[in-house]
Amino acid sequence: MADIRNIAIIAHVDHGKTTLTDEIMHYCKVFRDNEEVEDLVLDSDDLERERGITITSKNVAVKYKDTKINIIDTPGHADFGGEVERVLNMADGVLLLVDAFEGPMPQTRFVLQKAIDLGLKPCLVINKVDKPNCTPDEVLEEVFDLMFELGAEEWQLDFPVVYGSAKEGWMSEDWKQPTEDLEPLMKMIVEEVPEPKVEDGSLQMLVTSLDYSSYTGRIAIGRLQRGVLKEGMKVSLVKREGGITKSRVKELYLFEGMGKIKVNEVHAGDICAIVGLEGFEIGDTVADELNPEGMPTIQIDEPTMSMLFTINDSPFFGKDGKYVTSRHIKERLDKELERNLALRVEEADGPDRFNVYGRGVMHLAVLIETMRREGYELQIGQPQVIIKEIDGKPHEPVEELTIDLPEELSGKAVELVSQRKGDLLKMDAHASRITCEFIIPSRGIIGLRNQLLTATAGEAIMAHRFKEFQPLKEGVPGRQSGSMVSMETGTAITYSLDKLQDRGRFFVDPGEDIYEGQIVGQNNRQDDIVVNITKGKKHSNVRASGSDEKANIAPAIKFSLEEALEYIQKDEYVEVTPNHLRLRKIYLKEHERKRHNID
Ligand SMILES: Nc1nc2c(ncn2[C@@H]2O[C@H](COP(=O)(O)OP(=O)(O)OP(=O)(O)O)[C@@H](O)[C@H]2O)c(=O)[nH]1
Ligand SMILES: [Mg+2]
Repeated sequence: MADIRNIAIIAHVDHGKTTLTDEIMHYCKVFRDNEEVEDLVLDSDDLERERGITITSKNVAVKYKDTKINIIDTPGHADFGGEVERVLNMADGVLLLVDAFEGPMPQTRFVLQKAIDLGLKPCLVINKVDKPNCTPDEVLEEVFDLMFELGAEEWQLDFPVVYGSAKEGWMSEDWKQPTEDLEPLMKMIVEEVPEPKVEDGSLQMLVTSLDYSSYTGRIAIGRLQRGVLKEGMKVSLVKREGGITKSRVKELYLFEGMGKIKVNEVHAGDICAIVGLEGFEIGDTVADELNPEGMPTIQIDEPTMSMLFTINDSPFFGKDGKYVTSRHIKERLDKELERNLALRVEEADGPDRFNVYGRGVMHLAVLIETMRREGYELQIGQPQVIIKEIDGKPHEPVEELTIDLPEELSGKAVELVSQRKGDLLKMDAHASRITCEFIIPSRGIIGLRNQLLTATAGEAIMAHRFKEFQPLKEGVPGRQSGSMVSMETGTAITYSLDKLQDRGRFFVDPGEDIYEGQIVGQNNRQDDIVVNITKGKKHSNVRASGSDEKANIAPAIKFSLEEALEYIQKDEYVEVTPNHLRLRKIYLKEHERKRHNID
């Protein structure tokens, strides 16, 4: 059998996983010498590149000396934690990356816990030692303490470590002595990560991940645990929900570099992709045709949040989207269900309305943003957390929240979080910054990032992840300021924006088209006000040149999609079209709003 290592790279968001994976591919000459490659080739889809984050995990493989190394680059954002947990099933060891400045963060803890529980060998990479004022030695100690606390066994606590800078392309056993390349890291992988253990017995592969191609449909990815897979062979599928179906392996692939190569057979211990397997789900076992034995299956994340997706019925609908009908939206959501595992879709209380359930605002925002780029128009309602009945009592999701900020600002963070029913668990000082840990209902987190960044002049770094369902808490406050709602359909005029500047902040610039019922700004006070910003100066039949330009208008606040979703209230929608994001009242006319008072 070929010499193989299977590793997953895990870390908190932004600690450098994808950068390191890219560098490993360079070092192992996956790219030809004269080939020009962009940075972060692995974050391959548009949204990943733009946001600079990994959304789905990726398999790559490199050859180092005589060893084939399968590497799984995983996402660090907490909404995608379930994905990491799943793909760890394909690995025998993990490279745990920790930022030499930030140290272990909430997602470090989560992914490390999963790796330890699965009995994987951890190898520590203390990354970003090029950062000024970083403290690699302290970070090593913190990681050790963390592993101990998470119940690592003796052999796991005896983990190897390398230090370095993924960005600069070097790793070293001593961070004060930079090297030229990744040799120490590669050596650590080959020497410390165990070879795949191959047991005797009939064919077994747990479907752990999936890929999608518009030509061949869904592709099953997993690690072959036992036996030999052959192209064209008949197999049984032991279903995760029980029962067995028959199927056939049409084509087989192994990972090579960033792509896949077609092969005739795959041997136990390797990670492969199967094309043409009918009716499979994640968590099914591909097993012997006549003598099928299922493997322990994997947990798939339950959703914690939902949003209403509905057709765009604003006065501006259909102006720039290609797909606008409810049938379009339904078909697109059905397609998404094929590959987006943590997603659920339900028809809501009307034909044009769907409740879409996911793992968090980011998870659903990525879907909405993708649809928007494909030419869809739709409207989204306020994110709702899922309330679950447990022992006859309502329970809501609560999360672990960490905020890292300069010491003198910590009071503000604690105050904001307490207002939203968060409890402070502990505070840790390091250098001139402080890390505060809280437990807080998910409801309290919606919109918190915005407020926190404002209150700390952008200094706070916040991370959170779902912990569990707990009994519902009363009185988690919503937004503290009301909306400025347009009274008219027309064009926003400098003169009237200027007149209303002391009432709040605007979301629209002069010259923008707006409609009646659109939310054009944030009121300084708690209630909504209806404003007319389409009206020019009275008694002036001279075209207002000069006078208008003198007005000094604060630039409009332009929300990102996630900010907009976190901002809106129950009686408001975000209108999403390929070129515009608008906030609006569900009821556009003031008298309708009074009649339908949504609360
Ligand atoms: N200074 C410094 N920056 C680094 C280093 N490695 C990565 N970065 C930067 O850190 C940022 C995040 O890097 P990524 O590789 O995308 O991080 P990631 O862990 O894959 O992030 P997610 O996939 O979103 O969890 C990028 O701006 C990198 O350029 C390093 O060694 N030193
Ligand atoms: Mg990444």
